[in-house]
Amino acid sequence: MNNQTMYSKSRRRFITQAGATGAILGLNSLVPAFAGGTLGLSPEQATGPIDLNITRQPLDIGGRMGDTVTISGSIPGPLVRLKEGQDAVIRVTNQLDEDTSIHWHGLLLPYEMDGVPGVSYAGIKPGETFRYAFPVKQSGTYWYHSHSGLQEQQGHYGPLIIDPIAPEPFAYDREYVVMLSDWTFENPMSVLKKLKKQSDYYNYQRRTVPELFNDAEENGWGKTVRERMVWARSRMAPTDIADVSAATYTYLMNGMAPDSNWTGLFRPGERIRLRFINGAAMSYFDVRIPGLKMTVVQADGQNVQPVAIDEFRIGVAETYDVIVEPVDEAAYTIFAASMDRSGYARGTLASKAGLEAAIPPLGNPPVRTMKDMGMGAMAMPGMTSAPKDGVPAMNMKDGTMAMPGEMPAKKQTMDSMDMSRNRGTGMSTASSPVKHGPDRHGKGNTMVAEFPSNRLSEPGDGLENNGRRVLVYTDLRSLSPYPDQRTPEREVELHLTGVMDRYMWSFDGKKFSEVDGPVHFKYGERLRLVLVNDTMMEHPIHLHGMWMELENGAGEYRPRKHTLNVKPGERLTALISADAPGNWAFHCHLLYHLDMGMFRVVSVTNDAVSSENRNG
Ligand SMILES: [Cu+2]
Repeated sequence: MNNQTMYSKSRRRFITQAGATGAILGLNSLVPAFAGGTLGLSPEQATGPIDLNITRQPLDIGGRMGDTVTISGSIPGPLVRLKEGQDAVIRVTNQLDEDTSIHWHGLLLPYEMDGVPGVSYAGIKPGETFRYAFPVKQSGTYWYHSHSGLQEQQGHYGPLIIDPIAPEPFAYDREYVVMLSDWTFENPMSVLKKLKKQSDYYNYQRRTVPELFNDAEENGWGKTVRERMVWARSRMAPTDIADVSAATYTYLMNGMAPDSNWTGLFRPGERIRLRFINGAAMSYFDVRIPGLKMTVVQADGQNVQPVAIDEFRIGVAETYDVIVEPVDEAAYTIFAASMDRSGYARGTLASKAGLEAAIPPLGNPPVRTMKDMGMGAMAMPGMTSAPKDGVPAMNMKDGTMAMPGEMPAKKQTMDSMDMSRNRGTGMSTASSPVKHGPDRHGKGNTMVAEFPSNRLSEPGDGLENNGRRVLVYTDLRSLSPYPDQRTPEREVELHLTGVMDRYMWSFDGKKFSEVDGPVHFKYGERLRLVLVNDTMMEHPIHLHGMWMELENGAGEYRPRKHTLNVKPGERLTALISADAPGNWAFHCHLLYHLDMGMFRVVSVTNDAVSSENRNG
């Protein structure tokens, strides 16, 4: 990377606010160089050391000042482009009055270079420069961000590309980074404070009384009232999809608000590679380009067998590389709707500067279902004796929904569920039923998924039957098998838990400050990670330093991921080769969940580990 691409074009534009709605017309005074080049990225990599400076940069939008933490003065930070096989040297200087850090998301490197304060190193003090030096052992699309406090929400993130030594297994003529994120003028601490006070503070989409009557007409009163009771118990509304919404967020594409319309140019007939990165703090996006098929060629930086789709959901911290082939002189909207449909990020692919295409309607917010409450397997075939209407087995924490005869019914269902799980997927042969423990994860948890289901072939809430071909996790098949195909020696099971109305998030009911020690992996071992989502939200679970091979039915073509989206009420498994000694962060990548303690340290050592590794 030369200095030209490193420095942001600090373009100040006269930006106004839109009339009565106060909608933001632009957020582009701090746009990085990579986003300004409408002719595609330049393929040069850095040769010498790369310097990044963490600074506060006032962001002026129509006279409204934003409080930022930027990397080298832009949001996102500059594109860092490396080459597989090189020794990277990146010097990060902290010009803030508080500690900072950079974590290289998805990179395999010595743990001291991983950039997590308190886990890999002490962080970077004000005025200090930390020298990251590591061999680059992989290729693909990644990103980097602060692992200190809530700085990421204020703009401390950027894209990272590693070019492979061998030629890419797919061809393209032009490439762009498409980095999605969420911006708020509020101080992130005050966002968190509001969420702690009222978890649905930003959720303006609660169902109304007329809707209740509609439900009642369709379902009959009995079912509707019963479902209402269930929702009341879980202290969620069926439309609680995201904690933080467009009520405070502006969704950005390459640092630009929707009206600023980030644009990439193409010549008709070219193959364009789009490197999608979800660098948001809290927002999932549903991405499509009306009029263009997208062929997914990489997921989380790893080659996958190409799959042609119309739309994909990208969890926080995931990346997808797609190829599109626009043939006409035209414009196409890159539309990234926030999962809760409260807003969108938007940009354009155009054959000429200034061309625009229509912006599709957002559509309705998804509605949570019983499956999201961990009742998914209730509906599976082969079930002999379902509890009546599915209600007795809900097992809300205080037991009020439990009814006499619950246990026998549950036992039977559990057995048949396990069978259907194995039969249906032919992958995880783990026979152990869901282990919630006698205390059901204690007071740090409200609800348990009694019948979590395999949801890998589902597109996700709100994307079912929308007439488009939506990417699902079972579509992801590695281009070639990874070298370690050992069967796992043991399982580590972790539950994703929380108390929604108190905004408590944890693993196994314990936040990070409450656990005794790390989760142990034995160096060199092969293990199966079992994740059970007891909550009614998606959580993007990220393991540092090692790949997770998703057991999605692809056999030896299991895809490798650094971040796994776990759907509400879902149980999924991944194989891990514990090949990276040291201490590694493992956490939910929703920034406020991570901050609240949905975080663990994984310690990879030569010490023997007990077969039960439940960490409390
Ligand atoms: Cu989470």
